[in-house]
Amino acid sequence: MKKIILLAAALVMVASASFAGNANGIGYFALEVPTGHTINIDGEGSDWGWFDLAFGYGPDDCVEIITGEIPSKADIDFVAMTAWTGDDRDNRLYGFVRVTDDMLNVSQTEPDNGWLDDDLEIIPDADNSGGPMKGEGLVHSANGQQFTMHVSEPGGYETPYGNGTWWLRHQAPPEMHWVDALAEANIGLEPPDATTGTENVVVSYEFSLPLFDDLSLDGEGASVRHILTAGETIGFTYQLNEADAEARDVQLSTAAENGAAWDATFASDFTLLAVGEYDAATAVEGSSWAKIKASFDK
Ligand SMILES: [Ca+2]
Ligand SMILES: [Ca+2]
Ligand SMILES: [Ca+2]
Ligand SMILES: [Ca+2]
Repeated sequence: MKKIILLAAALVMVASASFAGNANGIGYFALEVPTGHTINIDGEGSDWGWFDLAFGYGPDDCVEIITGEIPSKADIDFVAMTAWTGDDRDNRLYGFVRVTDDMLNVSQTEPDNGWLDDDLEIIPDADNSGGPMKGEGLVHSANGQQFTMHVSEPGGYETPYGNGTWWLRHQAPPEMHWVDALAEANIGLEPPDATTGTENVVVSYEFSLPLFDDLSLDGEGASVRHILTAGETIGFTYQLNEADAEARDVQLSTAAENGAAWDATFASDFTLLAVGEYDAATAVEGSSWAKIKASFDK
């Protein structure tokens, strides 16, 4: 898998001067959604069967922020797949992150505290500017965003966005949550009634969102929408929080060190591959949803 990634990275480096690589030495990629294909944000992954797993990332492609040690696959394992569409379509970033976990913990009830549980952080710095995502005191516009997904339970953790799962964190001013209403998000659970204390769960986080270079308190009209373009490299970080008991004890990040949640300087980079640019790898590796699932079920 690594060899294919390096080959793809080399090809992209030739094709695009913007590919910069990452501080942890891994090149991350997002794949353009195949022409004519639609991804339904329903927390179910059969619409990702086209995705070449050579571009899916897991714990071994991450840095562990809290202890510095990658946990066992029996404790936590995942694959994160990232896709995009340009402005000839709906100009959105898509993701599907399938997590296997030996113990679900979703006991927090405040959206800003979801990071203490099993929880996913989705952190774009669309124009790859780097720099702090919040100014001193009040936020007037945001240079990058920390969105999060968390299992929703009526009466427990629940947000007004993305079927109760989606939230701009941390302590964002109320006027800024207009951006959450533009996201689509859904979480699939196996077993479907899994809750805190359920053993051996599969949590499937699925989302799509528009990206903004500049996010304003005054709403979408005062903000700068980012146009996703083949070959460009965006700042984009996944951070998976893992808790089996009372509090988080693992955070797996595509960023090389702590800080991406509030300062885009620490963000990892994802390069956008167009349809056609990832077909060669697909021919070598092959991919199907059955294979993605099988990689966890063996
Ligand atoms: Ca789906
Ligand atoms: Ca676990
Ligand atoms: Ca930025
Ligand atoms: Ca857990």
